[in-house]
Amino acid sequence: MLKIGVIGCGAIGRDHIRRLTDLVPGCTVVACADYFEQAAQQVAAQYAHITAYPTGEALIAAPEVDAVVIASSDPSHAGYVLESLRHGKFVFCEKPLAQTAADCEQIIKAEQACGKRLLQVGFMRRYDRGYAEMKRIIASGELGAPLMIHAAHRNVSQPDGFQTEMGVSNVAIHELDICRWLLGEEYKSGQVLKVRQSSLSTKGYDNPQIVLLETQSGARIDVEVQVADGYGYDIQCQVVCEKGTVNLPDPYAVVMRANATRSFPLLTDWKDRFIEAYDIEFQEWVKALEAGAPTGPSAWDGYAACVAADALNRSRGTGQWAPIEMMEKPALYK
Ligand code: ISE
Repeated sequence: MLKIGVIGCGAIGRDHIRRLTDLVPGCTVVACADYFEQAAQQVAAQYAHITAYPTGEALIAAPEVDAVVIASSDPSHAGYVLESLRHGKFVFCEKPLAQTAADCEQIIKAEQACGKRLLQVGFMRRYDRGYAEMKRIIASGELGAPLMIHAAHRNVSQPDGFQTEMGVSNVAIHELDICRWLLGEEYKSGQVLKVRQSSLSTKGYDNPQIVLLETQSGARIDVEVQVADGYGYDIQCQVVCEKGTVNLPDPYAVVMRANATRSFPLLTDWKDRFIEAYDIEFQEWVKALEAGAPTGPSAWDGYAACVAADALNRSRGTGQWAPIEMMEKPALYK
């Protein structure tokens, strides 16, 4: 039985504790911690088998913890990952792996020093049935080469403290991962464009933004990023190939016909949109650890997304394309 400690008891941390407890065989959550100690104590009070630790570092060091799940705020990720690797523990880190590509490089070095993969990054969309089927079709070659991706990532709102750069490093980071995964190739350059601002953008950050990418083979990607769209959580992705297109399906919803209208409800919370993908992601993660090592998105994938995010954020306001340059891929990730 894999004994897990979860760092971060906010919304997604609590959601992961629930799914690891109720839906993932072969594991049990034994520990939790949060920057706000009280938040961890509240969670521990709800589960007989969970002990609250005063800090993330104390949780990582605890002998009862075999594997660490990091669901804390973005800027804390890299530090907790490095500490987990220092203890030689399995670690699952929510996206983004770090705030910068330079921090990811340090993580890659630390994992290489461990001599085997210990880390998985929470790019859960790879476990979504829609994206998985799109990848299968593209990889089969039946539609010819993929030429373009049109994508949209629209959120209803963002919490206080959100900043323009996070539209890329926290939000579009999902597309930065899923597009290179769908196409099976790396990026060459990228650019962020500001567009006419929505009147709902009242909190000082850019909304919308458009992310443009060019891949090594010359395929082009555009991602519309909205963080205050006023209507729902809406994720769109269309891959245009030589002989046809593939589209990400909307999540399951009953269609209603009434009042001379055909309609179906949209979700508003991102945790619900990918709920099944999160479940599968953790089921697969625990199974892989039982077999000895994680097999999902790696430190290399976390790094690749951060290299692109850094370049995109550098390009903002310059009107220029920024090169996206990665180091050579270490053998551990080949
Ligand atoms: C959040 O952290 C996520 O991962 C969601 O998928 C994304 O849509 C949201 O904007 C992020 O804040």
